[in-house]
Amino acid sequence: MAMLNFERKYRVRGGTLLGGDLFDFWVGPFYVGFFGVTTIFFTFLGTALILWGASQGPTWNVWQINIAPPDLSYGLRFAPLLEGGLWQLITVCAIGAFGSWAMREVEICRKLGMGYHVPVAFSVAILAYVTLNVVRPILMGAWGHGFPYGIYSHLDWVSNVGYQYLHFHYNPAHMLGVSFFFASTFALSLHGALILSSTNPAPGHTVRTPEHEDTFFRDVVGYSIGTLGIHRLGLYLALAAVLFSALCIVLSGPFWSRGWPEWWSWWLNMPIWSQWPVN
Ligand code: 07D
Ligand code: 07D
Repeated sequence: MAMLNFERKYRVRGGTLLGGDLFDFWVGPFYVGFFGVTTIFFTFLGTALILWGASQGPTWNVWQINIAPPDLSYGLRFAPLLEGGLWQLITVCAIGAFGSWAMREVEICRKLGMGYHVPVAFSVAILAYVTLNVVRPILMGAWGHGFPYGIYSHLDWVSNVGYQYLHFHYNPAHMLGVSFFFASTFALSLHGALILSSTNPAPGHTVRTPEHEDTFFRDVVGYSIGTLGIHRLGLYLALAAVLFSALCIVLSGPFWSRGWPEWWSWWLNMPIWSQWPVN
């Protein structure tokens, strides 16, 4: 079925979670829906607040614009607009926009009769953001622990927070997050290469089927995870990467406040060898 026929068949009313028929229409190729309207509302408001904040600041250099969270002394209270209040409002808009986008994905899945894998995956990214700027600041008692909105300033935040724990690479959940990120790029590159090699052959050669793809991997490593399996693996690797990332940052501060290298003393202190004479 050609894509346009397919779209005509499935571009149907219904499946909405909120708003009933009211926003159940398309603008060109884009589904609107109640959550499309709220996405636009929060995105425009949030962007306008960032632009207004930038207009009050020292620079229009896009790399250097910075909207900082309130000073730690404000704790979990509201701050005046130019002392972090703007950051608080932008955070509300960001959560509103990301959440609306996820719900719009759910409505589209319902219309198409699909599973909810895509909104579930996006929700994991939202969870990481909410962990950084809502959960961890609340657990630590101040909005000032959130990261600032700016291209370079948020990198400074990552570096500073990393060094607060002496050597962030020793954070075991960070290790798992990093390893899952690397593993997901590895899996995607193997999969992308396999698909291109079999479906985009040199001129004059025929397109190959999954039989060839399976046989390639069975010959190389003795096992092929298969056409459905590789997509499951990709999803699990990517979700695990982000979930362990969220874990690594929520542990840092609320549950472990010393240097991460020190956490590994449990290994040195294991009774099996900690009692042994040193020499
Ligand atoms: C390729 C999909 C497209 C998305 C893009 C991002 C904006 C922001 C806002 C001017 C893979 C669009 C960006 C709309 C404009 C203003 C105020 C996704 C793809 C192209 N970061 N980060 C970047 C965000 C955090 C870190 C780049 C967002 C945490 C490091 C871009 C968030 C930590 C590095 C960016 C967020 C962290 C970056 C490219 C939210 C730990 C880089 C992103 C909402 C997660 C890299 C100058 C990219 C860079 C980079 C956006 C959060 C660390 C500006 C929206 C606090 C170490 N981050 N980031 O391609 O070059 O993502 O920075 O949580 O080295 Mg970041
Ligand atoms: C939070 C983004 C959510 C995005 C959303 C969508 C829009 C719309 C529109 C494009 C989570 C936004 C959408 C805005 C855009 C259009 C049209 C994703 C988020 C909702 N680290 N580290 C991580 C590595 C070091 C430190 C995670 C590597 C140092 C701290 C990952 C290295 C120190 C934190 C990671 C390394 C340090 C992290 C990030 C190497 C610094 C975190 C990925 C090779 C001195 C952060 C939850 C992530 C974290 C995090 C990787 C080094 C500190 C595992 C590979 C040693 C403080 N690091 N790191 O989580 O866990 O994405 O965040 O050296 O807070 Mg690290």
